Amino acid sequence: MSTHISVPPQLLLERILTLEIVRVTERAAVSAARLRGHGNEKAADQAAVDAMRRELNKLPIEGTVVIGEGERDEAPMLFIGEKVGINAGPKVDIAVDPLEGTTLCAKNMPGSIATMAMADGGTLLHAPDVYMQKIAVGPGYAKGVVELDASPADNVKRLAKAKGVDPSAITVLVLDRPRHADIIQGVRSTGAAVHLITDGDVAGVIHCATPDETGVDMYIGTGGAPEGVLAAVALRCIGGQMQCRLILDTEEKRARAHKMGVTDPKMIYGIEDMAKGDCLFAATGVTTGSLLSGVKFRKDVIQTETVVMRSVTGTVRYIKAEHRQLEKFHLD
Ligand code: VTB
Ligand code: MG
Ligand code: MG
Repeated sequence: MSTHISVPPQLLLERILTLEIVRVTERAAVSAARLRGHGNEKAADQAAVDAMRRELNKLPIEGTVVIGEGERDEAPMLFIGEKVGINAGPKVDIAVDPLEGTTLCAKNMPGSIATMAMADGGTLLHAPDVYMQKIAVGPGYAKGVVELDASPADNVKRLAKAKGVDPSAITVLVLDRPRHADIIQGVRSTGAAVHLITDGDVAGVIHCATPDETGVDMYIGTGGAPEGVLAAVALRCIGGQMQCRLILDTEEKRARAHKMGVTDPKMIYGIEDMAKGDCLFAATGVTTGSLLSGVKFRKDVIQTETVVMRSVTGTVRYIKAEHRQLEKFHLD
């Protein structure tokens, strides 16, 4: 009996790559997890970077890192512009944050993840490692329900109206930083709740997609631009809205951004401006958090939990893996 596969070759490969990128974030997470609680952010980050790079270089892709660990001169590996993969296969853009929440991992606190995204070549925003203003909500609202330049209080009221609830039923996730004092005060002035996190706004934005489970309706604040693009890829897969603006407050930053193709330094980016084409997103838990369980080292098994998403279908998979050939992990 012959089998007919009705998926075009390019999409078929992309389906296969969905599992391949899980391997990449799994290995990065395991490597970082060995250094949980050691108080050494750099070492944990480096371990994740090394593992991620090694795994990326096994993939059947012609990949270019467009969101990475800084520009070439400061980053020994996974720098922006680095080529990854076996140099055969589809041309893809790669965005990585091998250890998102290095402090969380170093302190063994909840919520650090190993994360990456893959997209059709030339379709991801090339953002320098600068700060970015962000606002995000999940799916199901009319376009423009909240806006980056509206006040936090206004955005809470608009979202509450769209949900048909009182502002006091809204919860906004915010990074706990002094720079967010006005945002926190503005949100609370409406009666809404603020949920503070110390790090980890990629997961933070993803939380907005399932408010009934996470209790988070909206994310507001300034975090890393690389994290913004990774979160945009995730929301492109699962739905939602996001508006972001790079903070290019010095000539040097504007020049760096310009070199990456940013011609309007004040531009507000929606999800489709940051992730224009088909894309995949994966994240594996390093320390247990509200999105994912962390790596568990058992006697003969290493357990990981990964979420992987695909924009073409919007499928979200949670993959709990048990790794048994532990020799291979001793390379990490
Ligand atoms: C956020 C958060 C990251 O950096 O992007 C944040 O998602 C912003 O930077 O997990 P500051 O820490 O400088 O405020 C992290 O906390 C660390 O990468
Ligand atoms: Mg990082
Ligand atoms: Mg990070």
